[in-house]
Amino acid sequence: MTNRVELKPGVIYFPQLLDRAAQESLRDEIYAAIHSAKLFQSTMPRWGNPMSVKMLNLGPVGWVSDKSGYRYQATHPVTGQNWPRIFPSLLKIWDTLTDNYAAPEACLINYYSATAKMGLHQDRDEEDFNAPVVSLSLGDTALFRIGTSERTGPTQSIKLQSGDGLIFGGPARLDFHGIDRIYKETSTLLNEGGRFNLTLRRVTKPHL
Ligand code: MD3
Ligand code: FE
Repeated sequence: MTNRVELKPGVIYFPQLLDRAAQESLRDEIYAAIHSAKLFQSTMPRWGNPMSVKMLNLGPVGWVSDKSGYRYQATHPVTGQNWPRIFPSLLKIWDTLTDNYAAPEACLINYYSATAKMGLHQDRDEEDFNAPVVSLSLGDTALFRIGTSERTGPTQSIKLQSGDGLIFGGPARLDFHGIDRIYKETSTLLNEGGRFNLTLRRVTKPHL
């Protein structure tokens, strides 16, 4: 397999997990999904301010946010349609990186324009915190920051490039994290520029 770097317990970084050809085919699958289902603009709970990141989900459930809160739901908030299926190529990556953990139920596709960012937050809308989260980056380089399970804990930053993979599990699963900035025009993968991040997640507890 590719290079594997443990950034801290529970966080494993796979620089250039996807080669250029794999990035291009994943990009084209994302374009096809967006063409059929459309990115949507999430808003922050309570105040309803729009998030700068645009989103789409794949899978039986997807993460959405609006004035009433954050949740997983089976349908697109704008069209009411079910989300597209998670691509087989992504299921294969999940199986490899998680050693065949129960299949992911949600793949959140985040699209960052050159000015978009995501503030420090925890991912805690899933029932199963034992399951790892797998993240894949495509397009422009991003400055990613990860801290501890306390908001004010020390943080470390790494640049995520197109093709990089990350897996978060165990002691890092509830760590605060965010995207501080996108480095404009650092990749030629996306004609329109910007960055896609895909996160694969188990939402419910595996049965059996
Ligand atoms: C650390 N996305 O969608 S992926 C998110 O690049 C999110 O779009 C960022 O944070 C992005 O919630 C970062 C890396 C990531 C994903 C899940 C995590 C880091 C994580 C869960 C726990 C700890
Ligand atoms: Fe997150």
